[in-house]
Amino acid sequence: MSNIDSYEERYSNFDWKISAEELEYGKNGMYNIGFYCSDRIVEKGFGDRTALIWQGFKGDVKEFTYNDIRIYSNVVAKFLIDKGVKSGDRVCIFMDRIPELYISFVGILKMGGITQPLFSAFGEEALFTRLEDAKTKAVITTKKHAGKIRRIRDRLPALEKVIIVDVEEQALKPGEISFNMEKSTPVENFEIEKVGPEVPSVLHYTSGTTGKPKGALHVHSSIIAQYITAKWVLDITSGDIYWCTADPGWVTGTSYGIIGPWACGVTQTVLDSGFNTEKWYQFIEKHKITVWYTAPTAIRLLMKDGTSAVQKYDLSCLRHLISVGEPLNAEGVIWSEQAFGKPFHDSYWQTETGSIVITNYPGMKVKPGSMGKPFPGITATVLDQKTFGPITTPGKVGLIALKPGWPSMFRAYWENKEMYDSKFKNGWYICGDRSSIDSEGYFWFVGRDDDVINTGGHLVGPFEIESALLEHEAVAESAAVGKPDAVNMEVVKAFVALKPGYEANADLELSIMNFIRKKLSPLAMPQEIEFVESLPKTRSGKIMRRLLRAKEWGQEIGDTSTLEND
Ligand code: 6R9
Repeated sequence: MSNIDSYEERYSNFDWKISAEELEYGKNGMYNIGFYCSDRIVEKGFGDRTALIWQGFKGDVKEFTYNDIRIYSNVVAKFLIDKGVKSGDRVCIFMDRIPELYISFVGILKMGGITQPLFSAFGEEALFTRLEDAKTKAVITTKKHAGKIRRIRDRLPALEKVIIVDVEEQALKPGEISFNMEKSTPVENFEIEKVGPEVPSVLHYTSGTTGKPKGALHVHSSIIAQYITAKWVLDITSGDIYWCTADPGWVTGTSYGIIGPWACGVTQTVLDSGFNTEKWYQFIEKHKITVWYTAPTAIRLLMKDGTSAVQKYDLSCLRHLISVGEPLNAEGVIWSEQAFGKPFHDSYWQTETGSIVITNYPGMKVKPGSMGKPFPGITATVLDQKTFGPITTPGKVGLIALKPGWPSMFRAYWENKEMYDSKFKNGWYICGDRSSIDSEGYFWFVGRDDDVINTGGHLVGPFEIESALLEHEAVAESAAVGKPDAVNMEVVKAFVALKPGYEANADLELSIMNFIRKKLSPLAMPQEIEFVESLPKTRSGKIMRRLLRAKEWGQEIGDTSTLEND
C-alpha cells in the first residue's frame, strides 16, 4: 500500500486545506497536537493499534497501543497540572529515547505547555544555555541525567520543577519530584487544553553562526504540514511499521518521530541505542519495518559494511527509504538500490521550516545527488546573494528561499525578534543554504551560507564551542570550523592560541577535547586541535573562520579584502 499520486498533479492542485480536512483539524474547537496524536486515533476506532514498539539497548521490547498513549499522556498532563505547571510554561524533556520521552511530549502539549526536547547527550553547559534562555519551568528527566541538572540548578531561577521518572522518593534530592508514568493511576478522561491554532507548541534549539543557540518556536497548527508530509513524502499508511532513527532532541525526531507518524495513526518503532550496522538490520528484520527515515551519515556507515552485511538479513519488508539532515551523495542513492533494491529519497528541511520543504517525492524520478523539488504548497527558489531577487538561469547557484506562510513555519526565535526578522528578505524566508535549480526544477544542494558545522546531520554552532573553549584555563583565543570527514561529512576542528606559560602538546589537546565533550556534547567535541600563535582576524577583530575553513577544505580562499575591512 502506498499514498503515491502524481507529483505534478498534487503540486498544481494543492491547498493546505486538503490536510486540515483529512485531519478534521479544528473540529469542536480542537487544535491541540496532543489530541491529534492520541485521542483522535482512538476515537476513529484504532485504540488497540500499536502506536509504539520500543526496543532498549539490551534488546528488551515494550509496546504501547494508541489507547495506552492516550491514557499515559493524560497521566503526564494531569501530573504537570497538579504540580503547578501552567499552559505556556516551557517544559524540557531531557532523557534517552525511552517511552516516557515520547509520551511526555504528547502529555505536555495536552496540558498546553510548550515542549522543549533536548538531547540527553548534552553536557551541563549546553543544557544550561538552553534552559536559561527559555526560562524553562520544569524538566522531566531520568536519574542517569539528573546530575547535570543538579549542578546547574542554582543558576536557573526559573526552573521550579525537576521531575525524575525512574527513582523512588527516597533517592530524590531536595526540590526534586518523582513520577512513575506506568504506576500512576490511569487518567481515563482529561480535559485537553483548548489552544488556538497559533498557540506555541514546540521549542527546538538550533545553532547559528553568531550568538547562542536560538529557540525556534512552533505552533499547534504545524501539524497540518507535518501530517501531510508524513503521509505523502514518507509515504506512511496506517498499515506500515515505520522507523525514524532520529532523536527527538533534533527536529526530525519530533516532526517525524512523534507528530507526523502518530497523526497518521501508524505503528512506529524506536531503537534506544547508538548506531550499529548489525543491530540496525536485525531491528528492521525483527519488526518488519516498511518505511525507514534516516540520515546520510548512517547510510555512509552502512555502506562501509557493504552489501554482504545486508544479505545476512531478510529486509524485503522495506518499502520506502528517506534521508534527511545532510547532502545525500549520489553514491548513497546508488548503493541503496544495490543493497535494498530501492533508492533513498532525499528530503530537505530545517528546524525552522518544521516540515519537509524540498524532496524526492515518491514516484518522481530520482536524480541521484539532487534533493528533488518543492513539496506541494511550498514555493521555493534560489535568490541572488546580493539583490535577493530570484535566479532564473538553470544551474546558477543562489540562496535557497521559501515564500512564508506554510503551516509549520517557525513563528519566532525565542525572545529574539531581531534574529527572526533578519531571516526574511524581499518577502522570502532565507534558509541559509546554497543550491542551484536545474532546467527540470530539481534542487542541487551546494553548501551552507554560514559557518555552522553539520556533523553527522547535526548542526553545531562555532560560537558555542568557542565560548566553551575560552573557559579552558589554557585557551587564549579559538576558532571552531568544520573539517571534511568521510563519514560525518564534517567534524569539528578547533584552532587554539594558548595563554602564556602553556605548552602545546598531545596531553593538552586531549584535555581540551574532553573539556568540550563534557561541557557541550560528544558531537561538539573537536576531533582535532591545531595550536596556533594567533588567529586571522578582520580589522574589526572578528575571527575569519571562512579563511580557516577554506584551508581545511582545500578551497580557494578568495577575496579576503572585504573580510579584512569588515
Ligand atoms: C531537518 C534538519 C537544517 C540544515 C539545513 C541544511 C542541512 C538538512 C538536508 C540538508 C542537504 C538535505 N540539511 N537536510 N542539507 N541536503 N537533504 O536537518 O534540521 O538540524 O535545523 O538542519 O541541515 O544545511 O539548513 P536542522
